[in-house]
Amino acid sequence: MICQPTASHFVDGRYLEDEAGDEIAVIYPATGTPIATVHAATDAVIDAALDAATRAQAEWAALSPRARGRVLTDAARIMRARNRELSELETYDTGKPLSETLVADATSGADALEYFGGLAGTLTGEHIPLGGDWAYTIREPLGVCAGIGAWNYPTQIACWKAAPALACGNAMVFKPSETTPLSALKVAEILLEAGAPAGLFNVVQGMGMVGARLATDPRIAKVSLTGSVPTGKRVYAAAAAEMKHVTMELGGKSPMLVFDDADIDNAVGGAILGNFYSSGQVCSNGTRVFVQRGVKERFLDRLAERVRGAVMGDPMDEATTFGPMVSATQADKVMGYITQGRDEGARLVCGGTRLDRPGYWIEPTVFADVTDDMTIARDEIFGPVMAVLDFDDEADAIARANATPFGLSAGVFTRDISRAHRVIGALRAGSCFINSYNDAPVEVPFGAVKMSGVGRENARAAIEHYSQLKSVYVRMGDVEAPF
Ligand code: TXE
Repeated sequence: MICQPTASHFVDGRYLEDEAGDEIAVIYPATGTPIATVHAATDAVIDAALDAATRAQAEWAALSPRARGRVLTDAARIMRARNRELSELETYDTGKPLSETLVADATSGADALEYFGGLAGTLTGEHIPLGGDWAYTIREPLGVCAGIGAWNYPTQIACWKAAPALACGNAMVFKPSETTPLSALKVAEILLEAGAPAGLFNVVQGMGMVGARLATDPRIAKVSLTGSVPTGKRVYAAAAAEMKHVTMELGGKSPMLVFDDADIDNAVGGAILGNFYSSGQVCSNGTRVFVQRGVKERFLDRLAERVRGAVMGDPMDEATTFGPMVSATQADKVMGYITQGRDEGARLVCGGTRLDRPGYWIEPTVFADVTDDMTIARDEIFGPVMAVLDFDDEADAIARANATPFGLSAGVFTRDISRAHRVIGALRAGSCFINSYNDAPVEVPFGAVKMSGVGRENARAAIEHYSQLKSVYVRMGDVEAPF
């Protein structure tokens, strides 16, 4: 296989192996074939990574912010130049079709490196006049940050965490998901090549236990996790014990509201993007599609017609538009939900079948006549299963859309401009869309409310989560003490 990393971990500027760690098989999801083996990080590897990061952070923070930024923008350039090979690796790691990885993974990672590289030189404190006296603030890095990734966007997640962290003068120890361990190693290689000091961005492999070790280590100042809500609760609690900073990008069950005045083809396109891109394995997906009753059948007909056009071929063939689930576990879980959808009385419009071929292939699946109490309308499935629910009244749809513990995303399709803003204003979610779905440019804050997470990634907002302010009061006259 092309450009495979040469060892499990990347620590202190080089590949590092320790075969004493548990073996983790890397499986190509399209065929179920093992393509690599990595070892979970032992305590020795974790210690080496944390020590290297601590050393590198001091060196890095002493550079001028613009010099730091230049390393990130150079890394972005290298990443773009190597996009094809990185995309092929990402496809092997995740099973996502090359038609997606070529445009959404290393490229969005490069966007983050470029954006935060440019921002680095602009990060400042402020001057606060107080009459004669004055104060100023210094924006300081947090220290060594831990990044813990999910398996759906391995390169993007590594970069979304590393870019703002490094721009602010922090170092990072990153643990990829055990399901997709390969791509983050390439991010580490590229940052080093771009001039980052050895040890600034380290990658250690492992299951949740390795993540838990990082979240509790006193050398870590901040933990940024992308993962499920149950894991988020555990990591947040572990970090709280040491008063560490956190960013939590967790799960969702986001609503998309389609009003009867919407452009139906655009609404169908939004529902496809918000349910079937990356085979539905996207945290912000709009998996509860509320469709106003007047356009329901037209929406479903057009949706079924377009979904049948999904091409489930070899992911390395750029004509393929729909890939497999990331793992056997995920495929079993999704099939369980499809069975439950049928059993609880939802109407299967299309899909619903696991393909009889090697790998973890499940057809894009649409259920109609879904009601709010059904399991498929409540749980995050994280697979290609769309639930279409009916509604008549705007206020009722908003109330039902908000009746979930999650709060990551929300979308509305309507031609009525007032309604669009009114509805989005009422929906409780962090990342929202009007007549679109799932756009996540780096310039825009990305994050959640309620159980879907805390903090924001991307945009200037991320800077607040990777830096802290030191306030300095400056007295210009004498000190008047009471005695
Ligand atoms: O996620 P986990 P998994 C959802 C999705 C999926 C389910 C399980 O529904 O089916 O979660 O996927 C690390 N301390 N999402 O098991 O367990 C773990 O090793 C520290 C939605 O992959 O949340 C991995 O690196 N770290 C989500 C990362 O946390 C721990 C994306 C995420 O693992 C840990 C992924 C611990 N105690 C899954 N336990 C989204 N919404 O984007 C695990 N980890």
